[in-house]
Formats: sequence, structure tokens, C-alpha cells
Amino acid sequence: MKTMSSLFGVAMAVAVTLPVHAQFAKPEDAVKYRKASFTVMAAHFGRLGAMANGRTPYDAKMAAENADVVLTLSKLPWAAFGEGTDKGDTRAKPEIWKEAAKYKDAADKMQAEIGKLNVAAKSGNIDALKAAFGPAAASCKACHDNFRKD
Ligand code: ASC
Repeated sequence: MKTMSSLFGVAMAVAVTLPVHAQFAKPEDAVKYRKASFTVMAAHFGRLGAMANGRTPYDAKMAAENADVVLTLSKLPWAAFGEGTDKGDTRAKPEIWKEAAKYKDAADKMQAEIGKLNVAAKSGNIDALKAAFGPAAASCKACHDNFRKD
């Protein structure tokens, strides 16, 4: 048992010190992971949009919860764009790797807007949510326009 727990400790230490891309066994796993993270992010972002646009009733607690999920998810996909992940079942354009600095700027911009959206959602003020939602959605779209096929 003692050996097991120290082995686990070693495994954990390796896991946290390895570069993140090394945490995917295969490029296909990284592609699946990033698509899944965007999918879940979009679901929760869409719930915020529905409230911001009046399609569903405003609920401050739900807004805050959804915004927290979106904020967490917004940090995840980027580590899954490593080497060899430009192929396979993906709509990612080659520009992501060819114009890596531009892609990083767009990803950073999105995360900044999602940060503001989170603050707005936590304010409990529907007008703040409405004001922050548009720029956040635009930051999603900017990336889709430049870096995603169709
Ligand atoms: C959404 C969603 C996106 C963005 C984008 C904004 O609700 O799923 O990817 O907004 O469509 O233009």
C-alpha cells in the first residue's frame, strides 16, 4: 500500500511537470479533447446568451454558474493544439499553426472577454450581462472566421 501510494505520488509529480501536450497519449485524443471542451463551453455560453437576449428568463444564480463553467472551459482547448493535431476529424485550419501568434492573440482575447463576462454574470445585473455578452460572442466568432473551416 505504501509502495502504491508513493508510486501514485511519483506519477502525479510527473503529470504536473510534463508539458501539457504530453498529457495526450495520441494526437487524436487531443483533437477529441479540444472539440469536447468547445462543445461544453458553447452549451453553457448559449445559456448565458439565451438570458442576455431574453429567450429565457434571467436567473442570476444560473448566470453565475454558467459563466463559471464557461470561464473554466475557456482555458482548456489551447493545450490540445500540439504537434500532429492538425489532421484527422477536425475543422481547425492550418493557419492555427502557420500564424500561431495571431491565433494566440485571438485565444487570449476570447479568454479576456470571457473573464469580463464572468464578472458581469456575478454582478447579478442583467444589463451588465447583456453588455458583456456581445463582445464575448464576437471574440468566439473572430476565431471561427479566421481559424475554423466552414
Ligand atoms: C455561441 C456559440 C459560439 C459563439 C459564436 C458567436 O453561442 O456556440 O461559438 O456564440 O457563434 O458568434
